Amino acid sequence: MERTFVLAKPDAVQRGLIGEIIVRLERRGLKLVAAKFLSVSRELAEEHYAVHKGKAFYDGLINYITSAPVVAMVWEGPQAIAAVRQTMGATRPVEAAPGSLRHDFGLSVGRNLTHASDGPETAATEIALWFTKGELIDWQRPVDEWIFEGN
Ligand code: IDP
Ligand code: MG
Repeated sequence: MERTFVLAKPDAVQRGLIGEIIVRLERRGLKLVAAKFLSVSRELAEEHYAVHKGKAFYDGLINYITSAPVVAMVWEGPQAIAAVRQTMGATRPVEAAPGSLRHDFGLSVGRNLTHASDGPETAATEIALWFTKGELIDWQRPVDEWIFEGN
């Protein structure tokens, strides 16, 4: 089973879209294994977005992500990384597929509501950066046999 890291970014929190993000992931069948509401320090933001350091949008991105609280989450399921990226939609909302969160609620790449890990290595790194091991909850959900084939 795969795990992926998700953020409801400051614009999603300000716009009252935390529930919308969670309900879409729950409805898809993914399982929540960790969540917290926090203000992001500059240090954490810079580490999380280290791969983008030096790009033209970097300073704006750090300001954006530290501008108001976020909800950090870990979601689990088969192919969770690809499934969550698909539910979020393409980085640029006007290129995101209809029905995706970024399409349905966004217009600007710099206010695109969510973050989701883009591969197994970044998922592992991001989960370890944002959560301690003790904050990741292993729990059983009987309905999983009706969602995850071969569970
Ligand atoms: P992703 O969030 O879909 O993985 P990345 O390319 O990893 O997209 O970029 C990280 C974040 O940086 C984006 O979600 C978006 O908030 C911001 N970003 C990316 N490109 C631009 C840009 O051209 N202008 C402003 N912000 C950008
Ligand atoms: Mg990315």
